[in-house]
Amino acid sequence: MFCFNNSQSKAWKKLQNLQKHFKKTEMSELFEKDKDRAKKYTLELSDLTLDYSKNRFDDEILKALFELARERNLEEKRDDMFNAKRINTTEHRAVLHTALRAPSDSKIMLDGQNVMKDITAVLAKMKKFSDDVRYGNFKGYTGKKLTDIVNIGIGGSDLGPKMICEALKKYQMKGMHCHFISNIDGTNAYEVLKDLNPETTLFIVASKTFTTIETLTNAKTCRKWLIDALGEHAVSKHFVALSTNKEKVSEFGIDPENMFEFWDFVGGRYSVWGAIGLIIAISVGYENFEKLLKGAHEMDEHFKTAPLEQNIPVIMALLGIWYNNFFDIHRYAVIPYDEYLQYLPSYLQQLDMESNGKSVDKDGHFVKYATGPVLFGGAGTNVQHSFFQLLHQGTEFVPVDFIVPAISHNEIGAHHEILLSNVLAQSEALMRGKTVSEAASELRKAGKSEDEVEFLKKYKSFTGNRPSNTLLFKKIDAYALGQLIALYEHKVFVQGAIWNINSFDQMGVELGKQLATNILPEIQGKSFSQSHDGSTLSLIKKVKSFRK
Ligand code: G6Q
Repeated sequence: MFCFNNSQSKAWKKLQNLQKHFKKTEMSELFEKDKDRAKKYTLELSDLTLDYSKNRFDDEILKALFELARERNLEEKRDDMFNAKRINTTEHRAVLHTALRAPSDSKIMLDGQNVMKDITAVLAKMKKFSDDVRYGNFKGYTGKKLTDIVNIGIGGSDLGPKMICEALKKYQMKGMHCHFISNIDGTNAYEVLKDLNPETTLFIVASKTFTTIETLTNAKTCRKWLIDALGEHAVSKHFVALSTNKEKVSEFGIDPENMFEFWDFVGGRYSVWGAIGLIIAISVGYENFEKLLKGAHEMDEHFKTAPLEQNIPVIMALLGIWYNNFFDIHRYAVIPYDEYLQYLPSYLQQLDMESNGKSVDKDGHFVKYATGPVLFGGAGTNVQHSFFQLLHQGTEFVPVDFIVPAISHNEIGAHHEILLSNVLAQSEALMRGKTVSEAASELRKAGKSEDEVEFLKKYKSFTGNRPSNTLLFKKIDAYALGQLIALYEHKVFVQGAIWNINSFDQMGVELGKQLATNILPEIQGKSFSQSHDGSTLSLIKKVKSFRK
């Protein structure tokens, strides 16, 4: 029987006590004491290296964290996911995004059926279609090659394809361009469509449910744009759909033949590995898409089989829990030092915050401990010139994940060496800091007067002892990217399992949608309701007065 009441959890109590004794321990002292610390706390998987040694823990803490994981039956829960148990309990669904990247001869049974049969068929259809578009066998209505692919989708049907198309831009086919329309703000559609030629544009309507107002509104706008230029008959040559909902797709006017299917056992934010990845396959070729799947599968196997003590996602998750639940630090930053990964933080933001931003546990109780942290980030070195100030000198520490490839796709001059020196310097600086007396002696050396030294020394000091992980890749190609994304998926899974929450629903996004449907007719002047709070009422009034 699990023990979800932390006051009754042995490991939880142990960790609370350890934190009390450990909170003042300096990481640099730990490195002094143990010359092998870096080696001891580094893990490798193919060309991926995780150095987690610059974190505030020792062996005893790590041991207690593994105890916590075992107390929460992490291994059984992990196996339940891979074995198609309905672990998404509020929606009674299995969680099988890992099947999308499993080898085609795997046997993954759900309700008496091997899901691999359908998955393999859709992947084959994607391969054929992406090849046909890339090599001009599937042409536009007027016989021209399709060169601009527009993905219309939002949330899980947008962030993954957008992030990966950007991340793999170097592999993009020459003359093939990807565009993304997600926002209901007409500016998004306007800005994308204004430069496109209907004859050479392919629209991919990506929506698991095919009921999402943003996506359907954008899709209708694009459909009209196309029909105005080429007529109704052109639709079948310029529109395809990615969905679980055949009926709605054909209701919308897209031939189900032009639909790429996925299933309710694939959550939106976990869906990039199947049909939702179609734009990626068109952009970088199916071979690269397959490499992405293979990289992710390697991480799945590692997560499934490596002992907890050597398990990369497990260790990253446990360190996150250590800070979140025992240091009360409810945020972390992900900083890729790779311009191509600029959208990774927003992708991970959805993955982590939509999965674990929950307050009710799987047994229906409001939780009495912190769950998912706030995740933010941006590409290094740009962010060093913005929010890194707070990371170095803010009043509370923010754990950081640095992600960096040793080799750039674009080795120009000394750029990449400067970038590499920066990422390594940042994690060193966060840990090492600079004492007030070190700052004073530097100021003296720089020839400052004693008055200035006295005045400036505290401003110039850094507390240090701020933790970070470094994920070093050889190069970030499709395979490495697959490993990286799957790593974070499993990290989020582990944390959700330990917090005993359902990481696979997202009921928190519903209320706002519901209220928007009430407000819409009011803004349109079709109805008027007094059932709002005073602020909302007066804002509606003000909006209407501006739009008169
Ligand atoms: C992700 C969420 C959410 C979803 C979008 C789009 O896990 O469920 O971000 O992906 O709301 O939904 P549709 O794909 O159904 O349009």
